[in-house]
Parts: sequence; C-alpha cells; structure tokens
Amino acid sequence: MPNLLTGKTTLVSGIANKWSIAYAIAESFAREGAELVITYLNDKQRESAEALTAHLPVVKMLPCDVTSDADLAALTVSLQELGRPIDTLVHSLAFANREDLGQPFVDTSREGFLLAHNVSAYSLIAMSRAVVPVMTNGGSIMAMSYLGATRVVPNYNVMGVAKAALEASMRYLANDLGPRKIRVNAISAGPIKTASARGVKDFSSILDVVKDKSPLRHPTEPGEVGDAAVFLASDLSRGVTGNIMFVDSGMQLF
Ligand code: IMJ
Repeated sequence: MPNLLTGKTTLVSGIANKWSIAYAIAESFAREGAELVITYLNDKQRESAEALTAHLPVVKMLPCDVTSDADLAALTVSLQELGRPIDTLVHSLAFANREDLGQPFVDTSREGFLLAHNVSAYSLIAMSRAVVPVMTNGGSIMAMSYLGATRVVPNYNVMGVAKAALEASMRYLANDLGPRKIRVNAISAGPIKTASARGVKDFSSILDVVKDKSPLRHPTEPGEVGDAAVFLASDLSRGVTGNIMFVDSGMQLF
C-alpha cells in the first residue's frame, strides 16, 4: 500500500492508554508516513502517551486540557513555534460523570450535563479554533462519535446528548471552515472495549450482538477506525466534509 499521509503533520488528542481509539489512529497515521503531534491531559497521561508512542514519529508532545482556555491558547503558540503547518486534527475525547451513565436519564444534573458537553462537544469547537491558525494548507478535522447520538442506547444517556451536540458542531464547523479547504467529519465507531467502555453494564452482551447480528459479524476493532481515519486525513477524501462515517460493521442499519 502506498503511504497516504507522507509529508503530513497530524495532531492527535486522546491517547490515554493502549486501548484508546486515538492510539490506533496514531499507529495507522504513522504507518502511512505521517508525523505526529500528541496532546495530553495531564502528567500521568503524558507518561503513558510517551511510552505508547515511543516507536512512532512524534515531533512534539503538548499539554491540552480542553476545559482550560489557557492551555488552548498555549497550544496555538506552541504549534506556531513548531514552524510547520498542521494538516490533520483528531478529536478523540469524551467525559461524563460515571453516575450520569448509569442512573435514569431524567436525573441528569445540570452540572453533569454541562461537564459532559464541555469536555465532549464544546472541545471540538475550541480545539478547532486553536489549531485552524496553523492549518494553512487546508486540512482535515475529525471527531469520534457513537450511535447513541441519534438512537437511545441503554446507559449512554448524557453522552448521547453530548455526541448529538458534537455531530451538529461538526456540521457547522464544516460549513465555516470549508472555504479555507479544511474539512470536518466524524467517525461513528461501533462498540470497542476501551477504558471508556470498561464498567459499562452488559458491555460484553453488546459486543455479542454485534458479533451475531451485524452485517460484517465481528465487533469493531480499533485498527478499523484508525484506517478510516487515514482516509479522512488523506487527500483521497478531498470531496468529503460534514459527514458521519460509520465504522461499525454495519450495525447502524438496525
Ligand atoms: C458508554 C456508556 C454507556 C454505554 C456505552 C458506552 N456503550 C458504548 C460506550 C454502549 C459503546 C462507550 N462510548 C461510546 C463512549 O463514548 C464512552 C464515554 C465515556 C465513558 C466513561 C466511563 C468512565 C467515566 N466517564 C466516562 N465518560 C464518557 O467515568
């Protein structure tokens, strides 16, 4: 296979551990010849992201807590200092209080709602604004979503509403940034056993349903999402913006 991302510098957020979808994306990007800028939440995640990506072509590691305007402003400055355009931004971040993923949706607190939306949806807008000044050759922005944005998935609750906001934000960003040749899309991944899915009630039975009923009859693998992300980052998708790409073995059909 030719190297689809040779000469591109890609910024990847959300590498927390070896199960992170962002980690699979970084590996696919590196395989295709991209260089990587990695953002991390805190010192603990810096260490694990550093260890995980030691074998990858990382040109810079930068702190970015998406709830901090200071971090976001510093991110822009650090990227400008890097002295080269950024071609791709991967948003692979989400957080809701665990209690809001278990209790009845009607009991979602204002605070829990705002936290989930701040970290999981507003952050796409804020990160895009921080990175767009260095996307001077055009580029590709992508965010990770899930079917719970448009369907009721048991226990997904406030995260489903936040993913709906994320998907709508993706569309408005696509409209805003299109004239600068920056494309904005989302990947809606099928259920994957990540750290974020650990502890989800009946998760293994959700995976069993995908295995038994999905058109492709297998649960989504992180590498499948990584390779779809390569397409969205590459010039092969130059005509694609404002789209949600389902990488879910076809589960969204049901
Ligand atoms: C998460 C909750 C409920 C059902 C779920 C999920 N299903 C799937 C997920 C069916 C696939 C995983 N997912 C798509 C997510 O977006 C997870 C987000 C998440 C997970 C946690 C767990 C730990 C915590 N906060 C979280 N915030 C967001 O404390």
